[in-house]
Amino acid sequence: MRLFIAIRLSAAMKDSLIQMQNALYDRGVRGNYTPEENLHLTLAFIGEYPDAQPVLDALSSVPFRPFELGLEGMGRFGDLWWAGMRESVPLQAAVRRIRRALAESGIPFDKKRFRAHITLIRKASGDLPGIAPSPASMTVDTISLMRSDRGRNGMIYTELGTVEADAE
Ligand code: 2AM
Repeated sequence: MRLFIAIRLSAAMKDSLIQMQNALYDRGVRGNYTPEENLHLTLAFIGEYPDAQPVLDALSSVPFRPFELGLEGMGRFGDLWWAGMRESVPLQAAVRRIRRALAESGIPFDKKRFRAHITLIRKASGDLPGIAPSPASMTVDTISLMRSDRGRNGMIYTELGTVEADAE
């Protein structure tokens, strides 16, 4: 199984991201647009791993309080274009703790520096225009373990389990 840990997005956040995608499309940008149901924020990418339970156990050991997540800016990694997130200390802390818990459980993950982004388009053409996302935000109270499968028409993401935030 190909696994990753992610935050699933609220309908309001997805609406804003779709507006951004529509604005890019209207400006002639072509590429593989992430379908609405696949929009998410990855916190840790595990990759091939045979068993979900140890990952869920590691994730469950990470305490976190609900926190706010907001959209801010756009950027690109080559031809992968993304929406950025407002600077967030609790987000950074959650990622650090999750990665530490995975490491302590001997679960491999991509150790590249965490750069919070939501992929809008892969294989995008042209130059990145300055499109500002609407100031959408959401409260994060759930973190999900996701499985990624290659479907006939693109990636299919399935939630395998969740951990909930501690009560405030
Ligand atoms: P991306 O959107 O920047 O490609 C499932 O593949 C999710 O894990 C995607 O959100 C992807 O981010 C993310 N991810 C992070 N590191 C990855 C890696 N090394 N390989 C594939 N996906 C990765």
